[in-house]
Amino acid sequence: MKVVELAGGVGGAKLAEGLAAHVGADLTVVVNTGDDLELHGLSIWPDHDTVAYTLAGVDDEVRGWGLRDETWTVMEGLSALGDTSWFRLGDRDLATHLWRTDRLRTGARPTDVALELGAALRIGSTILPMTDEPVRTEVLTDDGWLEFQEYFVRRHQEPEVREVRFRGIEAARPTPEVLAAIDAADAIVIAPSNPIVSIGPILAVPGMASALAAARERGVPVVAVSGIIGGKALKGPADRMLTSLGHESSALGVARLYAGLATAFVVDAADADATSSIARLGVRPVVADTIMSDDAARARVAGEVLRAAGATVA
Ligand code: FO1
Repeated sequence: MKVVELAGGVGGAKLAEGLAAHVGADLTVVVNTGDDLELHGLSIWPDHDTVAYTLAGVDDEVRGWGLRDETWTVMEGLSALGDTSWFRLGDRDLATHLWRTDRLRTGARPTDVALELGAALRIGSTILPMTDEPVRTEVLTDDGWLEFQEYFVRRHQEPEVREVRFRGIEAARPTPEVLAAIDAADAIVIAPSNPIVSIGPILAVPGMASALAAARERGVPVVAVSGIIGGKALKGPADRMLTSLGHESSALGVARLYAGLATAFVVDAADADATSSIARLGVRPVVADTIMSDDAARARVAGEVLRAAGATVA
């Protein structure tokens, strides 16, 4: 069963690991690139790397990003030199950024670099940037427009978000590889990532929504998973962001954002009471325990998602 997952950071990576346990090389993860940044002259791709490190089994599960068994000697050296960088880069993680930046400088496409990195990390599944053109998510706060990582890391997601924009999105297009993966998909999965700043940029790439709609018209199931449980996000600012942008911070609020695209919407048992309202949106509600606390849970949730997509899952 060929599965395409639209994913952002942590929630997307965990579900990707669960999906890979079921379909392995038949999984393609289309990752958000709006969180990407340049720092110390290096090209850093947080959402891509979180998915890649997780699928490679080398991620730091406690921190939720970067590599396990990490050391921080370069950062210590930089701070000794008076560098006040707030975005922490481990020594082994830096190897990824140095290697990637060199590859990009020689003119390689981000997609080619992602495929090479996946091969180097021996990941069976495929990870594709949503586009090869630069897109940068920015959020409008009382302190003006902030670049995403400035908001997310430096400001600890504390400012209220009044507006979101994806700089460069107009000139972006889905890559041929992404369009081919959607075209060949038997199921499309929208991960329980932040619907505004992780899934939002992917759907905002001109041509992406219509490619997904065409798949849905062909009868390809599109199964979204709620990242809001009992009105709260398990991790990150999605709940507050939904509210400050005028949406409802609930499973139903997220379902409304995906209505018209998703054919099914998986909600946690805590939100079983929302199923009739979700059904009224024309989206089939599926109730499951969606907490992905360990590898077994990730595979179990992925199994529920694939079952919701019509697969017969052992
Ligand atoms: N998140 C933090 O909260 N603090 C950091 O210093 C930090 C560094 C970092 C380095 C590489 C990387 O791939 C991710 C990193 N993250 C850090 C997480 C990152 O901000 C988030 O993964 C995404 O951007 C949110 O989806």
